[in-house]
Amino acid sequence: MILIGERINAGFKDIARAIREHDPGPIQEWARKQAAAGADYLDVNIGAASKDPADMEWLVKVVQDAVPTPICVDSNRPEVLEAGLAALDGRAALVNSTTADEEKLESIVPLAAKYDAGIIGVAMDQRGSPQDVERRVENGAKIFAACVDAGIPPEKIFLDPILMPIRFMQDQAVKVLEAIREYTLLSDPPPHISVGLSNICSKTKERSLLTRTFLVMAMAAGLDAAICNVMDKELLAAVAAAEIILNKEIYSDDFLKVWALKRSKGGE
Ligand code: THG
Repeated sequence: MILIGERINAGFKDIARAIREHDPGPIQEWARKQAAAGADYLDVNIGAASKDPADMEWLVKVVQDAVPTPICVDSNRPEVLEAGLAALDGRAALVNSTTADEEKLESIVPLAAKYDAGIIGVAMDQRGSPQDVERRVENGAKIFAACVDAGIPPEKIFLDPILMPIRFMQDQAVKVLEAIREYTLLSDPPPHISVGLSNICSKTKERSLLTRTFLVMAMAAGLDAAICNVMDKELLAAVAAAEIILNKEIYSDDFLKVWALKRSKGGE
């Protein structure tokens, strides 16, 4: 599993304040904590805290000064994404995200190609977020084709079927699972498939349980990446166990320790 740490996001009050005041403290602390927990990428989302590309440039540099971890630059503004990408020191990166909307495809997909970054395509379009499997698949296929046309190889393309809060849209999770299965059939090898995992537990009491149960179901369907809370030890243990059960890692009695060790060394 490719784990993308979710915590450097202006949706969290400590990060929003740190961005507004240009205080590197909490940002670098979360960068170090998530990297130590085994994150493969750090999502860096400036959210509503600022629309200024210069703030994204600052944010990416602050994260880079703290850890060598690849960065997932997260914004819905092309100019903010580009400022983040231009600030990179040569490490691997992901562009998060394009949608299937023509305007986004035309402005954001070329950025990923230009900066040699991977890209996450969320299955939205100009009509918003789909509520059914078919439009999720249609939009995913459209994004995949546009990325391939721009010269981005399948192994750098991540499709996101858009996970919804279970509390408010209970019928959507099974549709996301079905869309994941469909995405695995798009190409050989298939694109990566990713979700914003914490979306599912928004405003629920049993956050960790709901999240990890969905995650193992989604892994069985073909999910191989997630933006998630990498500080949740039970979530990571469930990932390790699911990788054993899906025969992607070799079983040993100490598989949890082996898995954690590989992660802490930056292993695959
Ligand atoms: N797909 C893609 N990118 C994404 C998302 C997605 N980026 C942002 C988001 N969705 C994923 N990241 C998060 C980060 C934190 C939380 C949810 C998703 C979260 N929020 C708390 C809540 O909703 O209850 C509130 C935060 C707080 O405690 O203040 O946990 O889907 N490609």
